[in-house]
Amino acid sequence: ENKKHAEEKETSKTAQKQYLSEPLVKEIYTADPSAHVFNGKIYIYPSHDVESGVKENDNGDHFDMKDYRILSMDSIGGKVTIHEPALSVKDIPWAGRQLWAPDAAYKNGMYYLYFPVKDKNDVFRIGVATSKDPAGPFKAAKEPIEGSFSIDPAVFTDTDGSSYMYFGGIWGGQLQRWKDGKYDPNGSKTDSQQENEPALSAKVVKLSKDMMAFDGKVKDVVILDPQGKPLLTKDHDRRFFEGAWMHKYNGKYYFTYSTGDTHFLASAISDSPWGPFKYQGTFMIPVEGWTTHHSIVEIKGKWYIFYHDTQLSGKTHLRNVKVTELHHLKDGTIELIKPNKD
Ligand code: FUB
Repeated sequence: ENKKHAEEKETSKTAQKQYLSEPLVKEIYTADPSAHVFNGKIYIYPSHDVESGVKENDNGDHFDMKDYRILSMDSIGGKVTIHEPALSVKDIPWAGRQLWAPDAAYKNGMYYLYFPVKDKNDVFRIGVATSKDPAGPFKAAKEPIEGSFSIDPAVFTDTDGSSYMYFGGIWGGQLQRWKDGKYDPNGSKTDSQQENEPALSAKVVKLSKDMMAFDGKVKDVVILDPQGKPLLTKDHDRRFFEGAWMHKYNGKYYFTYSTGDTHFLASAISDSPWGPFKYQGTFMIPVEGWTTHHSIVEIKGKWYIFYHDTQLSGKTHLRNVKVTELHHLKDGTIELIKPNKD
């Protein structure tokens, strides 16, 4: 089925491009949108893509972002405000380069911005910054979150008030270099390269009550195929790549992610935020551009997916965020979204 979708993508390349939805903003390039509703308003925490002239490579060095700009709007389809820079790499004491996909959370009167950035040794860590205003500016903690590594933090707060961080990404996200709990600078540039072994997993960890630290051990987000076996490294259309998100629907935990290195969006469900998760299938065919990254949020009783493509620039590292409606189906899957119209 995924092959069919990939072919559809190929065909749509040659045809006149028609997009399912339009960029939310055109003044700046934005990507990796993590959307939330705070105080009845929609806030989007995206990466802020810029052209810094760095050559494209498998490490993703060309994604050389320097700050975050938060977007907000009162309703879907309403006017979008681009807020002033919320956090800059120069204001993070431990940071080296590349502010990648962030997320945000709220607890006890405080907003928390979680962000991956390479430290001064060029190793991705995850940091946290705080603000009283959901649009920032945010102040970064002096050190990265202890025990954090890799990229793409997504923070989910359950109905009982417990918060969890899902994170990780292979290739440029360096997850494959943390095999023994220590960073291996000479490790693989891509995946584990063990084709017939269980694929590398995203990670999940509970957050402390003050939201500033990990509380307990980092665990694997295990995804099982319909036969109950872990997905294998060679299973590029189904295994985890990056861009994790968690939402709860009808009492089930939906772990959604970009597959590697094919960049479908896929879902897997569980009765527990820790998993294991049962693979449910693809719900978005790859967007234009090399990366697919999303968030899913309920707004006024409807569910939406925020995502990006490269409509404005045609360049993989200069993206634009979009939103469209998402539909849960009764069988636990999510209705397939085609980001480009046929
Ligand atoms: O924006 C930089 C990286 O590209 C993100 O962290 C990944 O998820 C991918 O979208």
